[in-house]
Amino acid sequence: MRRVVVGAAIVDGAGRLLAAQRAQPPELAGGWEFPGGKVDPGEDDRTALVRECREELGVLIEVGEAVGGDWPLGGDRVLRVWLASVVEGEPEAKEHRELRWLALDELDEVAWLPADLPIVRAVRALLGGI
Ligand code: 9L3
Ligand code: MG
Repeated sequence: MRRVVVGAAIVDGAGRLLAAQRAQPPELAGGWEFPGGKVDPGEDDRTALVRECREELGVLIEVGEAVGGDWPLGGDRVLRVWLASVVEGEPEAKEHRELRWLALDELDEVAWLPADLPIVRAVRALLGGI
């Protein structure tokens, strides 16, 4: 069975994207990603995304448009990403090493996880960047 991981491309009012630096596991630590995580059995994808953002960032998000479809994560896992905005709270790195709000022309300043990098390009295109 295909296992689904969900991620949030959280954009603020200034058009900046929230990037989150993983703290673990060791092989991924230091890499930057869209916050998110595994969908629980029987859980709706978007519900999982809201839950993960509450757990990892301490915020309530509103989920918007999907960014593409299923992005490969290796093995039997796929990553699904949605644009999102914060409707309550201020993001805090509860499980990540660090958070950064990146303007569209700053997206290359962090070392994105290889799986997330093509999705970053898709987000930039969606938001009207190059
Ligand atoms: N993953 C990759 N990019 C992402 C996310 C949220 C997750 N944007 C990968 C890293 C882990 C797996 O998916 O191998 C599960 O993620 P998590 O539950 O450890 O966050
Ligand atoms: Mg996670």
